[in-house]
Amino acid sequence: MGNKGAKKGVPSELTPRQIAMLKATTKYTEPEIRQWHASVLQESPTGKLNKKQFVEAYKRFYPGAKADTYCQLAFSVFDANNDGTIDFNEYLLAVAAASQGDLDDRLDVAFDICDTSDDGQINQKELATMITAAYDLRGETDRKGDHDPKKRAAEIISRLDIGGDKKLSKAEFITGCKNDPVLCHLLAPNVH
Ligand SMILES: [Ca+2]
Ligand SMILES: [Ca+2]
Ligand SMILES: [Ca+2]
Repeated sequence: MGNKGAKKGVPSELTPRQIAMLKATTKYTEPEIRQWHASVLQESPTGKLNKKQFVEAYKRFYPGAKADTYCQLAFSVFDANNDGTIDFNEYLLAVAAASQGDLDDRLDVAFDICDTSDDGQINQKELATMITAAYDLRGETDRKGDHDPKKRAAEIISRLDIGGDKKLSKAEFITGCKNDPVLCHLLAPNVH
C-alpha cells in the first residue's frame, strides 16, 4: 500500500537521460525537444496531458485546425501504455512518428489512429470517422454527394480491399494509400 510509483507527480524537468533517449529515437535536436517540452508544460505543469489538454496542445501547433475529432482518435494511439494520459515521451515519439518517419511509418500511425477497435482492420464506420476528422482538420465543410464521409469510406474500401472482406488490413491500407496521393493526403493528414 502507498507504494504506487505511478501516483507520484512527474518531475517537469527534462533529464539528460530523457533528452539523450529522445534525440536517439527522433530526429529532433535538443533545443527542439526543449521547445516541444515547453509547449506541453504550458498545458500541464506535470508534463502529462489528459485528452482535453492534448487537444489544446495540438491546436497550439496547428492553429485554426478543427482538430478535436482527430485528436480524440489519436489520443488512444499516442497513449502507448494506456494509462489515460500522454506523458512527454509518448507525446514526442508519436509526433515524431507522425511527422518524421518514412512514408510507411507515417501510414502505419495513420492506420492505428483509424483502427479505433484495435482489431487490425479498418471497417467502413472507422474509415468514415477518420474522413470526418480529416475534413475537420482541413477545414472542409462540404459533406454532401461524393464528399459524404460514409459514401466515401464505402468507395475507398471497395477500391482498396484486395482480400474481399469489406475491411482494410494494414497492408491493404498502406499499399492503397501509396498508390493514390490524394487518398494518402486525406487519410494521413500529417503526411505531406
Ligand atoms: Ca500514457
Ligand atoms: Ca477496426
Ligand atoms: Ca480486406
